[in-house]
Amino acid sequence: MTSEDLHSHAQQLRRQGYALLPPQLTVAQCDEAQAQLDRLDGERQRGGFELLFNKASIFEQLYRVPAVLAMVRYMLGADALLCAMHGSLLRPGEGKGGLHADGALTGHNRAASMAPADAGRRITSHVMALNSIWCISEFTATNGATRLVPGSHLHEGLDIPADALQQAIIVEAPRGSVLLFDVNTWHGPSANGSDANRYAVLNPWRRHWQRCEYEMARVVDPAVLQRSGAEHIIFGQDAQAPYVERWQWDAAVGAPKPTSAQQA
Ligand SMILES: O=C(O)CCC(=O)C(=O)O
Repeated sequence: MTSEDLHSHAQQLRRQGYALLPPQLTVAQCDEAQAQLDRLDGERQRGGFELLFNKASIFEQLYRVPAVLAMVRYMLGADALLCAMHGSLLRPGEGKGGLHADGALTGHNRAASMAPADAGRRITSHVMALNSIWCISEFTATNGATRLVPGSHLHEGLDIPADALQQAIIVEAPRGSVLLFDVNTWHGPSANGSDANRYAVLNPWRRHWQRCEYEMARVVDPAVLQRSGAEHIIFGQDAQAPYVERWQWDAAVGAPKPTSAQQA
């Protein structure tokens, strides 16, 4: 991605609450991701669709895509954290629920964490977190593509007005495209009126100092972490709080220093 493209996507994200990146995966990569989602669908009831990077190597490729990393880091900082990686398989007839904003469990849209002094206003001055949706299927007007409300990221309250759905647009995109949107943006899947499944991977990101949906530094498979090489910062080892005294703690690996047990 050229720096001109980066700035124009970033500007769209800041103004409209979303940006659509052109295909970042090949058809062969989408086919492989789709096959793996079909395989994992059988294990869905026991978490097959969570933490996908631990389950098939195709999903390890997603956080290495330079254009996506560039956008995430431009919006959230160079040490932005991956905070989840879910699969999504929307069958014919599914979808068309309501709209929601992300970050309601562990992020700044968590109602229980609103302070009285906030006076009902969520944080809209900065992009606090992003979601990325990888279009493993083509996203069309009729197959359950994500719909969202442009500009809703700037709405200050946690409420979603009753007429929001009327302002929603369906994001149509070729396979391999990546939809990035502000955590505040109201969104949800549209109805899958086609006769095929709609496949996607949902991949949210947070600022380094925010709580993620998982203790990512702990749940990432050690071999996956090692293969992530220079990108390992996205798993946040160095953001883990010490569970010993700070002098005993190796922040880079997110564990006590090997000698600290004897020294303690
Ligand atoms: O599957 C979709 O189109 C929307 C996903 C979604 O709502 C989410 O990631 O929070």
